[in-house]
Amino acid sequence: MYITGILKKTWTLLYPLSVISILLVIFMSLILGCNKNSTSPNDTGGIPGTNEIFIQGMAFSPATKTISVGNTIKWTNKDNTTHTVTSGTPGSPSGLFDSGNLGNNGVFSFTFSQAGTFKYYCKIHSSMTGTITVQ
Ligand SMILES: [Cu+2]
Repeated sequence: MYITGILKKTWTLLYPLSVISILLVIFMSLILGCNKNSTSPNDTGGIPGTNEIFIQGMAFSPATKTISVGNTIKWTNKDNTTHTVTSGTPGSPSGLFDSGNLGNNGVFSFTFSQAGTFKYYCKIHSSMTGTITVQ
């Protein structure tokens, strides 16, 4: 009788605590879930690194970049829209490089082994253009 009395007392103390912690876990997962959803459709997280270009918000970012001979540029598609990284100007590809279709988080790299000015564009969206100056 004495022990069950103690157990009952402990339970009445612990019960509200356990309810609160369960509610807290549910609440936190809801908040985290909402934050995850709010970053789509276009993930704007992070900034491009030194030799990195983001394809973001239907544009190459940064659109112009100056690098040294031998440097490799890495493009990452941050949009949910499919894009390409194609050398040349809209309608007339130069044939130097072409990523093909890049989906969300798709990555393309190209090493520039010659000095010069290299224009590129997206084959799907002709408004998307960029320039790499290699010196
Ligand atoms: Cu595009």
